Amino acid sequence: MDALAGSPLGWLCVGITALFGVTILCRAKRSLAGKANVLAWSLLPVLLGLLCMATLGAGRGLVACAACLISSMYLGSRELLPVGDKAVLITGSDTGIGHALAKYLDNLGFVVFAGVLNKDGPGAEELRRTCSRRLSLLQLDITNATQVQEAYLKVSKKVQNTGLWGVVNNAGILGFPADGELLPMNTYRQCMEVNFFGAVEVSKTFLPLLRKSRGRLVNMSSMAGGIPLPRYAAYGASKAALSMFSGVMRQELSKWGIKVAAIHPSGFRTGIQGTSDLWDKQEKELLENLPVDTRQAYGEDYLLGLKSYLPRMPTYCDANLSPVLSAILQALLAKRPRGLYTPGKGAYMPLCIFCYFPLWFYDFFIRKMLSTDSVPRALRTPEAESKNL
Ligand SMILES: NC(=O)c1ccc[n+]([C@@H]2O[C@H](COP(=O)([O-])OP(=O)(O)OC[C@H]3O[C@@H](n4cnc5c(N)ncnc54)[C@H](OP(=O)(O)O)[C@@H]3O)[C@@H](O)[C@H]2O)c1
Ligand SMILES: *[C@@H]1O[C@H](CO)[C@@H](O)[C@H](O)[C@H]1NC(C)=O
Ligand SMILES: CC(=O)N[C@H]1CO[C@H](CO)[C@@H](O)[C@@H]1O
Repeated sequence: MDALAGSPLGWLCVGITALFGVTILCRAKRSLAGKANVLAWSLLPVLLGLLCMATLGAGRGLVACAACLISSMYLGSRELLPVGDKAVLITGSDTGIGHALAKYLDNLGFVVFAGVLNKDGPGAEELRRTCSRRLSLLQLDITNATQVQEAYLKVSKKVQNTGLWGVVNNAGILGFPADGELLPMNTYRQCMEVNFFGAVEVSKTFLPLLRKSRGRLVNMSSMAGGIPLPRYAAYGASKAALSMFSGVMRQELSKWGIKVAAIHPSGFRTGIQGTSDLWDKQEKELLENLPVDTRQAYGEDYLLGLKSYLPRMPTYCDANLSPVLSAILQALLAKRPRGLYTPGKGAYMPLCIFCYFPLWFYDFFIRKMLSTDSVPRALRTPEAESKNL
């Protein structure tokens, strides 16, 4: 033992063990639940450190202690603040993730302001019926400045004393997934209007309340906003704009004590893909705006096949929304929330490949992952043509 403690590695090991003990001690002191365990918890790392050094030797003991420290810091970042009387505004609570989130947070005891596109719609009705009286519904089309202002007045009146803890910019639209060349300008504009300008206007309007509470801003971006994915030129670009906005907000708002987090979910089964009526309408709009040459080059069957992607979408998606809901809860309540959460299957890996590998490899990976059978008419070879028949 003496020989070990005398070596530089031994001292480093002692240092790291002490640091580990101190972090645990601080955490246990802060947490309301584990007061009785404070001593036990701070003795544990000391014993662990000694044991490591005695049995593994200084070098490996050091590695083991460092691993303990890192994992305890990771767990610490997941530690949650109490819900108390925290108030949260959610946009787009009519359906899908926003709707589920409103119920989930209401259940946990939050004061929920559920912004809905249609206050008389079935989604709003359902929330009225199933949620506690803490939940208030707000008519809130985020693209309508008047409604954003009205919602702000209502919320600020209600939270006078306690402030607004969080804003979840959830409302969003998908638009029609198709090749960027084919998408009408209108789709690009609508996506930007809701997914970007709407979220920016809501954030700007409610920031004074968040500054008072030193609260949280959460943006529901998307996997498609962090990495390029075929068919998502309009949607992805609007989400990427939102991502960049919130990245800058995270840097600027930290001086006010506001923490900003982005959620990049993969596929979850919600109403986002729309209904067959909507697809018909979007297909018609796409076809009407297409120059004759382009229409010829892609071919009628390719163009009419675009729509078939939408009804297949839910089968790739997870019906269980709880990974997204817990990611949002982490973003709202974790003492040290991360800047980016990637809930859902396959949300993280493509992002990693995009960030750390050459672009050609990423493109290859995506092509393999999303291989589609449809080929524009002008690109079809005679052999492929005969296979199709
Ligand atoms: N589901 C996924 O797999 C997935 C993946 C990545 C990211 N996301 C993002 O997660 C968020 C929620 O999506 P979701 O899947 O839950 O889709 P959703 O069911 O369509 O929910 C979006 C909600 O936003 C509402 N909304 C649309 N335009 C609005 C506007 N101008 N003002 C206010 N509300 C508006 C919609 O109302 P109506 O229903 O009345 O139109 C709907 O209630 C979106 O931002 C989406 O981009 C979802
Ligand atoms: C915006 O909302 C106001 C108030 O609800 C409404 O009177 C107005 O018609 C809306 N404007 C648009 C462009 O939808
Ligand atoms: C990455 C993303 O989704 N958009 C931004 C949202 O906010 C986080 C935290 O500020 C940033 O990391 C993202 O760039």
